[in-house]
Amino acid sequence: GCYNDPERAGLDAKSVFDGMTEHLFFTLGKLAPTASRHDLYMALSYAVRDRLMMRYLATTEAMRAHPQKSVAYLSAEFLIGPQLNNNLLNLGIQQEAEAALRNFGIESLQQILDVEEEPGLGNGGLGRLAACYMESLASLKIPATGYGIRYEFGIFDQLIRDGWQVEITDKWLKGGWPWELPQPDEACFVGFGGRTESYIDDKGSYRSRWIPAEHAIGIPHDVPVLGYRVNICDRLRLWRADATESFDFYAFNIGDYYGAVEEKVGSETLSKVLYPNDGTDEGRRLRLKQQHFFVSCSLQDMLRSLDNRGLPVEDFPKYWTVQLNDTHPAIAVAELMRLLIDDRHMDWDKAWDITSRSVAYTNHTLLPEALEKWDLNLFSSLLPRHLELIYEINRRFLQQLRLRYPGNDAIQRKLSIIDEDGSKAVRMAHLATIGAHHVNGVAALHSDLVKTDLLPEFAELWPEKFTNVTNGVTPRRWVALANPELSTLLNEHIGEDWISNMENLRKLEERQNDQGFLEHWGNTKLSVKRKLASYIHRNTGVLVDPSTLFDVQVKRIHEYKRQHLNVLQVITQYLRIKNGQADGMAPRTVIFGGKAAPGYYMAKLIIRFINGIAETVNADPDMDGRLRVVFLPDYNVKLGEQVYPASDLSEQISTAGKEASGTGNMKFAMNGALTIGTLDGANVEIRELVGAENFFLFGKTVEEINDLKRSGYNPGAFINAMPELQEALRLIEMGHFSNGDSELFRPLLDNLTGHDPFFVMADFADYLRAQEAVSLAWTDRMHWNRMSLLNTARTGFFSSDRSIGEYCENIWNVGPLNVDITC
Ligand code: 26Q
Repeated sequence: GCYNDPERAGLDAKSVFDGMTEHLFFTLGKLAPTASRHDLYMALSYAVRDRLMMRYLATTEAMRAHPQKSVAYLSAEFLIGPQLNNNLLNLGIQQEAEAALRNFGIESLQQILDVEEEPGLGNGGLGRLAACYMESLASLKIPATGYGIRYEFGIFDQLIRDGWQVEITDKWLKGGWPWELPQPDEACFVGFGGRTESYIDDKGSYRSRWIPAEHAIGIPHDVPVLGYRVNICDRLRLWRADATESFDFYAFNIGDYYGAVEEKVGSETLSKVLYPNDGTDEGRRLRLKQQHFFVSCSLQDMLRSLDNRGLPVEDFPKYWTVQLNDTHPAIAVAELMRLLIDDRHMDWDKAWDITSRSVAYTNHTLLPEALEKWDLNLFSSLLPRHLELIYEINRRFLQQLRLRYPGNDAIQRKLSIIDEDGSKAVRMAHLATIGAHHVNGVAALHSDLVKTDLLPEFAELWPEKFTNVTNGVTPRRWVALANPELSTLLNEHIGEDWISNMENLRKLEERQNDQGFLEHWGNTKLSVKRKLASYIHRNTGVLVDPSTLFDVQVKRIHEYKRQHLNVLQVITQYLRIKNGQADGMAPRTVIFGGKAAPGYYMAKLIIRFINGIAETVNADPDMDGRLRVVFLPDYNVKLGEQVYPASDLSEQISTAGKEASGTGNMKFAMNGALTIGTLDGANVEIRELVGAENFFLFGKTVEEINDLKRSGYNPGAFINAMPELQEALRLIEMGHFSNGDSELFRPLLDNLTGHDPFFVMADFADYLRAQEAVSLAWTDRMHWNRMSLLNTARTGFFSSDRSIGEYCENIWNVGPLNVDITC
């Protein structure tokens, strides 16, 4: 059939207007003269969705008629951000939409974009990475489904009250969300709990089967993901948990009405809320239920897609490549085995061959507190059949180890999927590593550390399994959409091709000594900073000067990310101004943003600390024009789009070896911010690419940190050598930043002066030195603009198109959809 219907889905302004009018009337039940901005947002979104639908159905049809391998990206989080503007950009109809809106009395598209509520279906970097990867997959025409959970409540909204974080539930669905299509006819059943029993099948073989105690139904909600200026459209398939009344109908008949209703309530709770911890595994039962729920639905869905096309289940690896975004979906290894062995009656070796040729695993963390371990009792009570299968996977693996390392019992204990030191637990990273054909880290340094520190014995056993794919971010959202001013400048001077081929930004280097161009470059940045200054004034009441250096740290609040190192440096600057020793110091606006996990006390205290310093500094007339401190509440994708383009300096100051990659660092650099950073995560590669002379490096290396640890780190020794730091700590202790309250920040001070687990004191002096180098560089603005330009010119490598290209080539072995879907 033909999916190109210009009558209903043309891309000109008139067609968009007609589509809006129709949706206002028939879908929304509104008349144009009384339509609110939200109504117009909905009408435009539905009109855009119609245009995605054609491409989506054409893609589905092409995949049915000419099956080829498709990517299943399994992730508990997809932090996709606002959808409307991205879809307009990728369709190429931003101006047409603006023109259509003018007919409804709206002057700028922005007024309508502001109304959009973003789905916060992720915590931070990992969830946002999954969203960038889906966009790049579609742009590269790779058939793909992102499988995840449709949380009813995403990451909490953050308010700041008296300097403290307050969490508010995120009701992102309240106004209706036009981008999803529920597909109840494709629902899946998932079991939980109960027991297993053995039986003899009709061929006389012993088998095990699972008799779950309860069930949930997963209803897929599909979100189309359109690539940039291409006609193929991928999808996110997010599962919403529903009740299973039909299964328990009899409960009504025997009079246990409340019992049956309780089960309904229980199963609906499954997809109710996103766990807001990034980094700490609390080992909660509901979290494991969520993981199994979405993984089981997704694998059943993949198998069904083979059935529907008449393809044999043995060909699973030929048609699906399954990527595990961290260990959150690692239960997939056991669940695919269960579906093949129990449901499809396959023998073990065949099932294992299929599973281990299909699944690959990305590791995102080395932090021990973030590595998922499930208590054995909890695991067996929820997934008894999976535990049996894991024992068998483990038995065979340990047998292999015995042959390779005879007599070495220690290595078996160390690599076993079951942790037997202390109370027993299932180690999900081991399950994922054993089940996967590839294991990758997310930046060069991190992938090395995965091999040398996290899983060294596995890396020795299977050296060819371990690889690196450095993260990337989509240039569509993070430059073309977020920074229209810079995009216009780029388009004028090097053409538009950079949007789909970021390495073309290199052409900018020809302009690095062109004074006029550098001035233009600086003025473009300034005009974007004015917009952020106005946002800051509207949302925090703080007046900031756009001509000052915008020094920015936005990311989740974590001790390892060291926002407190930044704050201590701000206090030093404050003291230098107070003491008349601030000659040569660049006037700065220091901007923070980020959420703390609700149960992470120290992170919440760091937010209070930032706000305490901000209050004192901003109220002091001596600071006028020289220093301002701002905490931006409720940092999310939408706010990020305003912040990265308006930044001069990007703070990437984690303790070396702790930040797996970072992706904010890439968004800043592409938008022309200079980085002050440690040799951690992708900072290492950013510095190599932009050149050491265009990067402010400081801090101890991974090796130096390890040496300090070995020799017994004593923060006191570092503090004693720095009178300025002592003075800063003394002021905090006296309550200078807390209205005289000398107790408020004591836990933070005790932490830093006592154990200082993230080596803040050890890196302080060098950080201060690097910040002085920043100030010095800022005084020569043309030189600064040149460095800024070179950051943009040389960071095309960090496009997620490059990352996805590497996954396709080295891990997935997939190629673009090679079917012409136009008609
Ligand atoms: C685990 C168990 C129980 C509850 C929650 C979790 C959980 C949830 C989210 C653990 C970790 C996360 C998120 C981790 C994350 O965002 N990691 C970041 O991933 C980015 C993309 O690769 C990297 O750039 C960052 O360096 C890394 O911190």
